[in-house]
Amino acid sequence: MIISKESIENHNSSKLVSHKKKYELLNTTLSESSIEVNAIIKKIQEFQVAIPSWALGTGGTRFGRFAGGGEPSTLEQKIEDVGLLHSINQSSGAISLHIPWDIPSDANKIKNLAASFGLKFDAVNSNTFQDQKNQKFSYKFGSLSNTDANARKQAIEHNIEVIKQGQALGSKSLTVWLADGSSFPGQQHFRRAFERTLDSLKEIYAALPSDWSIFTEHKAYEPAFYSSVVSDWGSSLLFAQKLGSKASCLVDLGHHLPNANIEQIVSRLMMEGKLGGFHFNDSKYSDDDLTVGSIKPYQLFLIFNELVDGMTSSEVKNPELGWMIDASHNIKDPLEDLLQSVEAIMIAYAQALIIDRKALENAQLNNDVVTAQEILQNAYRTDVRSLVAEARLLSGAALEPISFYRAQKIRQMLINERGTNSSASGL
Ligand code: PSV
Ligand code: MN
Repeated sequence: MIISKESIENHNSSKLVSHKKKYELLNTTLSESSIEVNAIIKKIQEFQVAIPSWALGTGGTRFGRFAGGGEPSTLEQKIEDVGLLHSINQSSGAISLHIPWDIPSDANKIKNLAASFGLKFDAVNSNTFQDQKNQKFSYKFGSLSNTDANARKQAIEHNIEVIKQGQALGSKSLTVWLADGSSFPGQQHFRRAFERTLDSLKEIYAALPSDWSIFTEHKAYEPAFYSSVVSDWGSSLLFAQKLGSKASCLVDLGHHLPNANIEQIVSRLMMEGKLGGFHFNDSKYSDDDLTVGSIKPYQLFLIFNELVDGMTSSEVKNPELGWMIDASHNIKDPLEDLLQSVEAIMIAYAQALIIDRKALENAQLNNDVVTAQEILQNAYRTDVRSLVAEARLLSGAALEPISFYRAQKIRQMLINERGTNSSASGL
């Protein structure tokens, strides 16, 4: 399904007057505070968030799954769906593949299809947390950390294969998330499990092309319920430091113990030049994979505050980051959910960009706690939605993505095209 430029333009002209009214007001307020609005708009336009190939269908929980209809069942259809999102918001210009959930049969064809929608391939993700059909050695007791050298070798070879698949598509990074760990005390020797994992990662690292990076993604628990091998940012950083300059850490917002100060983790990793990637989602209890910004928008803003600080400070030498949504859509239309997530990311980013950093630094130096809080909350309480909408307008995207999506009856058209029973591979 292709979204015509004309339909976006028609939508935008019907919303233009009310948008401009809000935007002009905000522009005046921000300009009065010496904020360079045009420079911020440019940054928002440039910010692209990758969509994972496994997030285009309904996820479900271990208690069931309620398919919504019109789901993409092939990689080609998944790419079309990301293309659709990108033409609506012009901020979803990349797709991240999970292999073997999505193996391109003809890499060139897939690459060209993605390019026709203006999409690039972001990080490729390996999967050694599930046994595949006809797989020789089981990952029941781990993959890269398994006590059985055969299982480790198989997992290493899988990761190297994923790199090759990614290379053919133009990806530049591999994300490794491991389910490895233990569910009972005594089950696993912590140090030896770490060392076996490190040795395995070293072999994968050696197979990385010169312009590639590898990200280790930590997670406190699940599916291992007593210990995970890459349990926290400290362990992730240890792996990244021991591996070398092409290795860095990936922070998934849902992978921390309750009340963890994720913004401080972001700051520490950037300080060490070791924050490589980001998985956005939101959660109330654990790795809930909910829509970004739906539960803790202030935390998201505080995280962006640190990200912007790290990305703009000359003192910080962190590589460019890979941004991706990693959420699961159980009761919403996945495409609407993704539009909401991208919007929440852009709002938090825009709010972080309008923070008066000089004034904040002064307040911090003078231990003026009240002023420091006021500065942050002034930015957070500024309604920047029209700023984000203006960036979309200038990029040729829809002023109001969800209302455009609904008015165009896109889900119904996808159902007509693909049927009600089509099912996406993945979670
Ligand atoms: C694991 O919970 C995770 O966050 C990893 O990024 C996986 O690749 C993804 O979710 C999908 O299971
Ligand atoms: Mn993740």
